[in-house]
Amino acid sequence: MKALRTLAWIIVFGLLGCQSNHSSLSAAGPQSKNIEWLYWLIFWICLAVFVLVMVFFAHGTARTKVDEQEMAPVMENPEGDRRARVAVSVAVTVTVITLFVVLAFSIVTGNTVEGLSSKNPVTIQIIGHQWWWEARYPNPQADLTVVTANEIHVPVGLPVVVLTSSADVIHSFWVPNIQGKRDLLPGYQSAFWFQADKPGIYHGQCAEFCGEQHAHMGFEMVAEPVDKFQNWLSQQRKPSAQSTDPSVLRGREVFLTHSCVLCHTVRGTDAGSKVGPDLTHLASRRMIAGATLSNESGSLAGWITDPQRVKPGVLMPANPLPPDDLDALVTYLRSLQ
Ligand code: HEC
Ligand SMILES: [Cu+2]
Repeated sequence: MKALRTLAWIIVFGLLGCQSNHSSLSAAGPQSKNIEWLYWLIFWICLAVFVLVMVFFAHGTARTKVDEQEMAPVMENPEGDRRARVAVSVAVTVTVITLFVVLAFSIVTGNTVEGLSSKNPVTIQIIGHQWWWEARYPNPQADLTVVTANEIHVPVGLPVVVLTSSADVIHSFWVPNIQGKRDLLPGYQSAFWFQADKPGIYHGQCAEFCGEQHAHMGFEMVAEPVDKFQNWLSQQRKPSAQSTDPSVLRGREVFLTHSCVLCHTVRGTDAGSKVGPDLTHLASRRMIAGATLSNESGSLAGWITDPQRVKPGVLMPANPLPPDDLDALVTYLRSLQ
């Protein structure tokens, strides 16, 4: 009974793991297609080996039934010994060849996955933080550099180069539908390439244990047509929206007179700290806090009041604000399109 229940849970979790926007088995780009192909190759080889082993095993057990009453006599059987030796040698040779075939295909796939390059790629700088992702789209003109968090937009069909680094510990950048895992190492910048061919919103996740909230260090990769991507980029380049709405202005005041400015940037205001995510275009993002909460007024208010409730140990302190101030602050943040 217990075993059955365990099996049922394994199946349920297995199916949950199969959501298609977070799966290496629904590839959305040439790199992940190669990885998916290698997966199925190894899967079918393993399945064939498993079936063969089971067939020989069943055959062997059926043939050598021993009478329980009588001790089996030990007999000299030189012919049988010779056949057994041949069988073992053949099996060992086939196993070694199979493993080398898998090795060869792994190396070829690895090289193909690494093989992408372009003279004119889209460049994105990804910096891992405990427990969120900073994404920068560098521009030779510094004030046109886009800085955002936990939502990475890429154009469909164009090569993208990602420059990786970390602000604290080792993290690992992983969007299974798009590319394999890449470690982000503190004090060391490396690069990798990918391309997304299918538009969609893919879930990404930190894949290297990095502390208490590692499991809540997710992000979204939005792959969209080139013109939509360009629109997004030019919107993100702008300084923060300026409003004359009194409740927005009041919220701005609350933001600028509280601790928020010690950690966050809103371009176009005096807030210019880089401890936490850039909030200049916060309202344009679908999720907050490492893809943990949807970006709505209610969850924003809950997050600001007590982020430790959502992500215990998170590097943002609680902000017990009077309800009016909180309302205004949320209204302001929601205006940052
Ligand atoms: C001590 C530094 C610190 C202070 C002070 C601080 N924050 Fe944060 N904030 C962070 C960090 C770090 C994160 C990222 C947390 C995570 O997702 O793990 C964050 C995340 C956020 C997010 C989610 C952003 C996103 O895109 O995921 C919002 C919104 C936010 N803070 C608003 C505020 C407001 C409003 C205040 C002031 C009342 C404030 N913060 C004060 C450090 C701080
Ligand atoms: Cu992590």
